[in-house]
Amino acid sequence: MLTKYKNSTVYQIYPRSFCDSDGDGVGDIKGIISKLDYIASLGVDVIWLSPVYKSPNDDNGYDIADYKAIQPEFGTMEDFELLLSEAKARGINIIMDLVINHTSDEHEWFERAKAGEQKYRDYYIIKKGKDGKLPNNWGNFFAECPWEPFGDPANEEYYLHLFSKKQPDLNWYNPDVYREVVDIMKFWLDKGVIGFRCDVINVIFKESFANGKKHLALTGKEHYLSTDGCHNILAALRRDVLSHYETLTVGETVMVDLKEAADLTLPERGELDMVFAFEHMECDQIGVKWFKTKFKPKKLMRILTKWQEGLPWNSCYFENHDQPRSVTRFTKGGEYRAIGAKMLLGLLFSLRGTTYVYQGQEIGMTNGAFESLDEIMDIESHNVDEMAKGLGIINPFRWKLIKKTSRDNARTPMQWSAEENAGFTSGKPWLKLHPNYTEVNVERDLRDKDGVISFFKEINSFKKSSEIMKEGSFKELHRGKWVYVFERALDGEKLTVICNFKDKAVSYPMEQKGSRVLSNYEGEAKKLRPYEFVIIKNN
Ligand code: TEU
Repeated sequence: MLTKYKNSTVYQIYPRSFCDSDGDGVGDIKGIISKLDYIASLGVDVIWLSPVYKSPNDDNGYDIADYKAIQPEFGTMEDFELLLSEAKARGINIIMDLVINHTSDEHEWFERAKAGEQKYRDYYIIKKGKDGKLPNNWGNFFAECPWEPFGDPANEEYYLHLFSKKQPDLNWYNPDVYREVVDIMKFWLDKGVIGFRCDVINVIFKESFANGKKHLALTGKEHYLSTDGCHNILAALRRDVLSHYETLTVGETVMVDLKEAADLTLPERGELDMVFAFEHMECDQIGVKWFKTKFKPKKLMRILTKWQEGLPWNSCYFENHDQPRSVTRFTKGGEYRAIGAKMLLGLLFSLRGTTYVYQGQEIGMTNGAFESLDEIMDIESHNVDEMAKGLGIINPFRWKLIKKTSRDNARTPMQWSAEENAGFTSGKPWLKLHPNYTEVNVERDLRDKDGVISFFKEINSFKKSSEIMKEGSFKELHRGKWVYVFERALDGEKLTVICNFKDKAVSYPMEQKGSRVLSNYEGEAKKLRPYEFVIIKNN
């Protein structure tokens, strides 16, 4: 933990789906600027901006064609600079997405590699197959084959891509790749961004290209997850770039365990400030994320406690652009949508660590209302459907899996008002809006004194004003089938946090001493009410 920004509230914007200023159905930078007052009113300190770089959009911007140019449908570099200065004028800093495991295949480097320039060939991982066999047996995050023929198939050369075939992996053995990334990071830091969310950062360095141990989806992962080479690169980036600025870095670290997360964030190693771990996001699945099981709150509680107690500082999040919406996932929704959304926000802000929220979470947006795969845009969902088809899984079942888990669930346009297209665009939204926008929208929520936003502001400012919430220790007091109780403590002062995950009243698991300082309900009742959240100050 190195950053002075650790007590910030971070708000993630997925630009495509946030606010469209020019009617093309795609969100843009001017749209974000028009909402800065709103974002500031939430008490947000930092915006994490998902990629706005030039991209052919195979993976919505996570396939970058030019790291120093803005995607034309999002605006211009002038727009970006205006966004930065307007945000700063409101006390808001920006971190960008740094996607350096791969580029787009339409990046100039890859195009020059294909044109035969040796210098750029060495930017990518190109290996020989043999007698019709691929270079190794690895799997791929997007259910594709990770090896794609490079050039003339007769040469049996392939390039590695752990994600889509339009996202060739960079060769981190090459010092030129390192130098390019140093240059890119400085370019944006010099413009005034304060740091980066580092995309799949713990997979960038492949230690070996040997065959991997058989795994359901990611055979070969032991050769690239959190390798020593990756640690070295991160330490070097700190030394050569980050240490010259005041920054906030958060690594998206797939499949990390406590030990790896600790290693990646140990202050003496100087690598990342913090990481996004995934274990709690996997609490309702078997094996891979497509096989969802019934949500059992107790399992979520167990994992939260494990990370709270096991890591000095967490990046706390329940949502992002890759995950289904938390209110759909972890509550019954329906009539309990708003109260459930508040309970989850209460819990999130009460955990020890930096709080990250995703656009729309502050109004309790729900999973998309897609009716068939035709309405889904995400490449991953389409690939998984293909793969499942290949495995002989029949359609109603395939769609059932995808509908629940598709990343598009979180990517539906932001619901600003009950007006046409939810006030998101005057054109045709790029992705189907959720029809519940007439009920669930920012304008309406703000008018409601019991709105989710007003609770969001309350818990956010409570956290900011409380040293115990910011710096205090975490201790689990009770983990039941429905009720989670933990304590935050600092210098002998204590707060008890209680969350009810049930849509019915349940008894308090233990006697409560002290005064209620914050809750998602008015007054007090003998029992915990459905999805009740309460913080008690112990005197
Ligand atoms: O995601 C990495 C990642 O492993 C998953 O969260 C991914 O979304 C997928 O569900 C794996 O099954 C990051 C970005 O957040 C994601 O949007 C990108 O598609 C991906 O990297 C590639 O850049």
